[in-house]
Amino acid sequence: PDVCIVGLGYIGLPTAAIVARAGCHVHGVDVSQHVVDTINRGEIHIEEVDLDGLVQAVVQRGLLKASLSVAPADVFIIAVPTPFGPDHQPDISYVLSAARSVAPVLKQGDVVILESTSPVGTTEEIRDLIAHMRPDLKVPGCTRETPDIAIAYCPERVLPGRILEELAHNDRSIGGITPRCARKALAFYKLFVRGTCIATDARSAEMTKLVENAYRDVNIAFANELSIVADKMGLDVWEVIKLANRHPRVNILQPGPGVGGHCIAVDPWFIVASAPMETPLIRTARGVNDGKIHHVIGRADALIAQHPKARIACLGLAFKANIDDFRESPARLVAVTLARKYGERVSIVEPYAAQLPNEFDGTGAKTIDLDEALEECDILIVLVDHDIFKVVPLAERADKIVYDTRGIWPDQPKPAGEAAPALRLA
Ligand code: SAJ
Repeated sequence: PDVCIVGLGYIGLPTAAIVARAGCHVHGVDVSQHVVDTINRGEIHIEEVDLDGLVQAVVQRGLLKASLSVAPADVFIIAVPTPFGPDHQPDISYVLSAARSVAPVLKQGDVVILESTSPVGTTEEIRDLIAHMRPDLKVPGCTRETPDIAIAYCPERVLPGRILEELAHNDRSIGGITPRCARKALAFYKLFVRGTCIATDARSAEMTKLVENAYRDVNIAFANELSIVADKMGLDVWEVIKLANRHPRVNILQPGPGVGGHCIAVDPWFIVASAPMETPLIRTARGVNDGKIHHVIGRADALIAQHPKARIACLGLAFKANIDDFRESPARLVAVTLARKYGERVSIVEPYAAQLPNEFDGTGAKTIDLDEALEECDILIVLVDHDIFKVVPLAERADKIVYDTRGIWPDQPKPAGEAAPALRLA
């Protein structure tokens, strides 16, 4: 089939590339002229492992082309952002405007698939919008006759940094407005997905996507709460989690400076917005994870206050290990807060950043490399568990004052008085 993909971001572009690699002609659509031009040159505007080579190859073979407007196709995929407002209400306006741009070119037999993370009911809204704009087409779920088009919700569940691999290998939920819609969408995904594709209804698939990320958020919140409790008790939370996880039915996640990225800290709010009275746990987990950032800043402040002349290195800005994505990053928020407070005393080490983000301008903080930090700085604050930080041997950091929010250096000697058992029996 010919495929039109609306939205060429972190999901749309890798999907476009993989579908093109499977042999389909793909027409990519984006609102940004810069994005369109970059892709048509065979280049990419986002960072993702191996994506550059694949996009270059499919553009050169004439299988992927980008433009500003939607063109007729057999399958349409909508992969645009669904942000939320300051009141944590999901904003599906980009999804609806993508559907509005697709509706005029639809013909009998076409399949419309929404991939954007969306509140439950959004796929039905798309169906209603298409029905309204195209009274000449029989839409699914509204007629007893065979519908002219199929509409489905098929969320991605890929991990940034492993997108190409996970797009091909992860299982997928394929939620049709009707079972027939699900079967038509499933036949399309079978062209490039090697994981199992499971047909369901659109609302269940919408909720499944939200539930997956809320599940992870709640579980990370448990680890983060434990880390704050352990701090208070003078315990090493990493040791406790490691031991607890020896239990065959316990698998506690890792504490950190908070939860970043564009999904896990956002998607739980979509569930809360749909059922505010029924979601105290999900809402509290969000509060715990956001609160962890402030706990880390408070702990860093206390440490810095004890060492008024010390030079401070913040290790890492990315929202998680081994990627160059700094958006919605708790590490970045901690680092910039410390930079604003302590100015020139603060240095930032981020091997994945070419330069410091703008908000560091005027703070006096500078960027240095890891070797310089190990030579020049007295306090090391580990904010990201990049592999390159993990392998620093103890000999190079034994004399440092370390605040390790990710638990990457279990062998680091504890300063006297810290992590001594606070609760004694005698
Ligand atoms: N984090 C912890 N402790 C942990 C695990 C993660 O603090 O034990 C933090 C990370 O440091 C990071 C944040 O959570 O700041 C999120 O990182 P992540 O690697 O867990 O997830 P994302 O945001 O990169 O991708 C998630 C994935 N969802 C799940 O694992 C349930 C991915 O599969 C989804 O496709 C993606 O969200 C998405 O697009 O929704």
